[in-house]
Amino acid sequence: MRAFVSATFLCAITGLAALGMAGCSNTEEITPIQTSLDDPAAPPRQQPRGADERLSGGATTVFLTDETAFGQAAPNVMGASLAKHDAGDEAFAAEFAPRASAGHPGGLGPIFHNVSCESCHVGDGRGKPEMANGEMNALLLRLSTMGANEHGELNPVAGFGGQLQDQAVAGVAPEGKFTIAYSEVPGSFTDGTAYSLRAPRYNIHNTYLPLPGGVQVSPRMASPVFGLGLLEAIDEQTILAAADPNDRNNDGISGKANYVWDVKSQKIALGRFGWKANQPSLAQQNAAAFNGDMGVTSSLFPNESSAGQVQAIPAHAPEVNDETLNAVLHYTRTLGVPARRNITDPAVQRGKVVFDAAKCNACHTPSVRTGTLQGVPEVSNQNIFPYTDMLLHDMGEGLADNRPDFQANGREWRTTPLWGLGLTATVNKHTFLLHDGRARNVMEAILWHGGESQQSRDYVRRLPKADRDALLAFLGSL
Ligand code: HEC
Ligand code: HEC
Ligand SMILES: [Ca+2]
Ligand SMILES: [Ca+2]
Ligand SMILES: [Ca+2]
Repeated sequence: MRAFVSATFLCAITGLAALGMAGCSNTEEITPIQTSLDDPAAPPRQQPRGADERLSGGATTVFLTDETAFGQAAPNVMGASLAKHDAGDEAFAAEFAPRASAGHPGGLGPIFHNVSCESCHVGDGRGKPEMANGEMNALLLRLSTMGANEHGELNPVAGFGGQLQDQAVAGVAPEGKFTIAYSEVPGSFTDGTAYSLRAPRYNIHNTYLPLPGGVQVSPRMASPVFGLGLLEAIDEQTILAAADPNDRNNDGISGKANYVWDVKSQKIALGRFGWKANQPSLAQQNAAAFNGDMGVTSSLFPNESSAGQVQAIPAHAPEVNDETLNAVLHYTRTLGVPARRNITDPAVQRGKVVFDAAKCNACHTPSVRTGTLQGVPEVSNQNIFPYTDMLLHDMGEGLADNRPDFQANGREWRTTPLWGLGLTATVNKHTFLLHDGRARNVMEAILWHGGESQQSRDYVRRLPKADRDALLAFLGSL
């Protein structure tokens, strides 16, 4: 489905240009801004001058606010590009089956998590810890044992590989099932208002083989998939310029890049996607999802995820062809980003000041200008507002999975983009947040922040209720 209102049209009706906010055309000018209010030594972040913060995705911004808000082709995607996006859309939604039949591409399994991309990335948004059918199939468990190979890739668990597939086709045993037990952790704001956070514990059971000892487990929720082409289009140097792995400026924030294995180029590459920036590109992320999450092989990952495990799979042709893979790639690159809402609301404006004062912006970098993504002019050279630096941060013991992932250690996670956050409830009918969906709402997500972000969390805990509400109003407008 297309967005109804184009960015240019929005500019025309709001007359932003007349107000001197040249946000309607992407300008080349940039002004350095301070990272934080009281730390002049912080590395300068580049904010595109005159970029209109309402247009979260630049010219890819869409203006729908209903449950289809995350699933729109960017309005500047047209012609052959749109046809390819639509083909990718179809494959993203298609329910795979073990054997192809009308409307169902074949290749599912033998072991898998779910039958389509969309069944986890509901409405191109996020899954939730437990789906309606009671299964955990939008939350997956990554597995590893100690040590890594020469590329930095973690050692798989014998008989289980790098992921616990909890579904299987008829006649095959799933690798195992798991349940989550939550314990409530009470706390309170400085003003005395009580809150409670829920800490998850995972219990893997019914495994088809005994699970060896010493297995490291990392739970991961299906994350939103819009705006990702823009994130892929950010120049590597732009991301690296904000990294400060040894915290040389002493602000307590030490963003670090992940370096991961790029299967196609057979080289180490900057990690961008996944909760620990564990995938270098959308092409590889998508093909890995087909393989690991659905049991569907491709030219990039020709071996079944069950190879050497459940049953011997004879060599076979890739189950999803390159044309479909390329269409899905284009789809995940060209979904538009929802526009900001209510930005003139006084609470939203107050909340933005609080967001900066709490130094949320030290990691959730509001804006950046994309570089060039070859073959995708729609996402290239855009002023965008993703609220992420794309870097890894130590988030403390509370959020730690204690499982490294390439250069990321067991406490580090990639700063989650916050664009579209306020539409989560509308699109996904829930507000479970963070890498494992443990936070039941935005405030709980903030209260889980520790490690490098402890100072931000403590700042929020000390705020009076009106300012906490303002912060939530601001985040709700993203
Ligand atoms: C079983 C549920 C599930 C299925 C099915 C699934 N995904 Fe995902 N997806 C996830 C999870 C979980 C993550 C986070 C992975 C990680 O951090 O390692 C993710 C991450 C992604 C990301 C990166 C998002 C980001 O912000 O970094 C993309 C892109 C993606 N998936 C695309 C796809 C495509 C395309 C398909 C279908 C071929 C698919 N997914 C199928 C669960 C799923
Ligand atoms: C040190 C860097 C850092 C700072 C500072 C920081 N965050 Fe985060 N934020 C992260 C990382 C990393 C995650 C992902 C953590 C996870 O999923 O376990 C995250 C996750 C979130 C999420 C959940 C998003 C989602 O989709 O699941 C919200 C909401 C959020 N942050 C808001 C804030 C606010 C508001 C502040 C300021 C009070 C803040 N953050 C300060 C790094 C930071
Ligand atoms: Ca298969
Ligand atoms: Ca497995
Ligand atoms: Ca620093």
